[in-house]
Amino acid sequence: MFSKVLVANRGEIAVRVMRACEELGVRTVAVYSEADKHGGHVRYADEAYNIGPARAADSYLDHESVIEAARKADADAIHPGYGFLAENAEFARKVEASEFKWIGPSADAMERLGEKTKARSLMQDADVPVVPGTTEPAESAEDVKAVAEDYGYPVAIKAEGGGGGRGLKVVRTEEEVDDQFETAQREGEAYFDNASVYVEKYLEAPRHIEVQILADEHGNVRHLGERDCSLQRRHQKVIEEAPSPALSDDLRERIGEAARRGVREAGYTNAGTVEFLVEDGEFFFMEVNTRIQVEHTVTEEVTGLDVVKWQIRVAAGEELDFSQGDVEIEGHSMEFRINAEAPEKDFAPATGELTTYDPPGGIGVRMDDAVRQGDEIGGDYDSMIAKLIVTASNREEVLARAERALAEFEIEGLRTVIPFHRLMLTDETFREGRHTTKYLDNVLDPDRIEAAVERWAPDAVSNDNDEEDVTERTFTVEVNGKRFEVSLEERGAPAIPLGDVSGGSASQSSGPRKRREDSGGDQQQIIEGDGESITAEMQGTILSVDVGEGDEVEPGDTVCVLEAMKMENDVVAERGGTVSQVLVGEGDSVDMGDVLLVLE
Ligand code: MV4
Repeated sequence: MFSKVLVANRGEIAVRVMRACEELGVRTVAVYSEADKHGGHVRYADEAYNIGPARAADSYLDHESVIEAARKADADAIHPGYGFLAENAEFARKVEASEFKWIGPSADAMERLGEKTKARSLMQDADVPVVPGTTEPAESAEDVKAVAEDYGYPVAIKAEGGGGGRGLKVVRTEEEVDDQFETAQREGEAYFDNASVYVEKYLEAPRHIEVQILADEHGNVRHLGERDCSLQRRHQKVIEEAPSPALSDDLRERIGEAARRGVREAGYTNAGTVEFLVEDGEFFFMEVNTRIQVEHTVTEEVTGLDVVKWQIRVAAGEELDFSQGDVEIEGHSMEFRINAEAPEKDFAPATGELTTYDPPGGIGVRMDDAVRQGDEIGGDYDSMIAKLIVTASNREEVLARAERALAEFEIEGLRTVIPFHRLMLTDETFREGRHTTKYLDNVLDPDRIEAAVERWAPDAVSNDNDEEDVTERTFTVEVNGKRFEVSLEERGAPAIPLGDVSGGSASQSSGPRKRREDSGGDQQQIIEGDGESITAEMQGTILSVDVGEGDEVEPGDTVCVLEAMKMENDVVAERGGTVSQVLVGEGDSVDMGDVLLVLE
């Protein structure tokens, strides 16, 4: 085994790799950029080296700086994590030529699988189904038309060097072929320095299924089952899970064995992932990722195997000590990427200080992260700040446990995608596991994303705190021995006299007030007439409205239910009357003092 490993990465994956090293009794070396001087991976490592400016090209991507740090540290091996240099065959080759071991597949195997037509014909040789199409680069638009004649439109023109959604053109009619062929070539040249393209039949709504592979240097190849990564937004994975809710046991077995045959054919070693598209009970090879992936965690959770530890062991020459038959999938696991992004603003990256960071815990909850409260999240690298991995004995239990864990997760100072995840956990298509790769981009109604943010991150989107100097103070009060937390907003004078605070039933104030403008409400509602208003006792969410306009209510009737502090509170009319206005609906967030309805 190695004595010391340099991790050429940052953030949660660098810490993940170092944790594996720690368990193997291996010392750890971090490298960091100017932006990461106090990064979590630097804090974790036994020693750390500055390798340059914040810009990744000048630090984490700089071959010589990384190798130089390994020399200074006298490391034995380099682990690249994911992203950055992980799939750079040229860098892998440099490391192979150095005194350090490369913890990953050989540079040769990376090259064999990096070019898509090479990988396609290699897979065909191993009897792995590929999407019908060409295994040679397409020379002209005529080659594209020939594929369409055999299999029909639509067809996909893909860049030889592509991957992850870039360099993919969908052609639906013969008229579009000439233009799209040229565009694909031009983009391939621009993005990947490779104008070569090839053609496949285009599948309209496939699922993305990928198989985790481990292979040692003694000829053993194992698969660790599949992950379902169909829930993607613009080619970015959002939630991943294992096993897939969409595969039969028979299909699962056939895909796993196909992946094994494919990587064996490629002479592949270390960890890798074989990606497939699955549609109508058929599966097709798409590409091989020659690195540890973000979502390897869910495979670890359902197999009990430590994939990263095995990467290190295999690179040190050790043999896999389990047979394919030993690999058992038990239970179900989901990973939620906690990205610093504002979901309602087209997932725009967010930056700022993590003024509160209080992650969930308890049974079945794993947090892979490298941040702590007080850290500054800058915009230099990707927006993923943590991964929440939830595991239980079956998918239904995972869904409930994940709802619980995401509700526990408290992050302040920074927008995150947590409200989006909470929306997905209430979404019927996702809950039933019927989503395809098209679901988020083409089917989900964007209004539901905005509503989710208003419901689960109301403070983040309310615009009444802008400009004005508002201090929020939280008080704990007991009413009849029951504890309430009340937050008050202070603007010069206290917004609501403390005397108004009473628990249990609704307070009524004579002389209706207008509802304060809040969460997304850009038109203000004005109450007319001189009825009596029923106001919210505390900030919360309306679970139900039990009366309608024109209804007669008696004193003591429940008019709506307000969820606050994780409790359901009946809002009760103190006096009787006719409901003249209902100002809230189910799912609305309300602040203390907001008018809910008016009685005449
Ligand atoms: C496809 C496809 C349908 N048919 N190829 C997108 C990423 C790139 N690496 C391959 N991609 C696709 N290739 C054929 N022949 C659909 C996609 C695709 C997709 C694949 C996986 C996950 C999400 C996706 C979203 C849109 C399109």
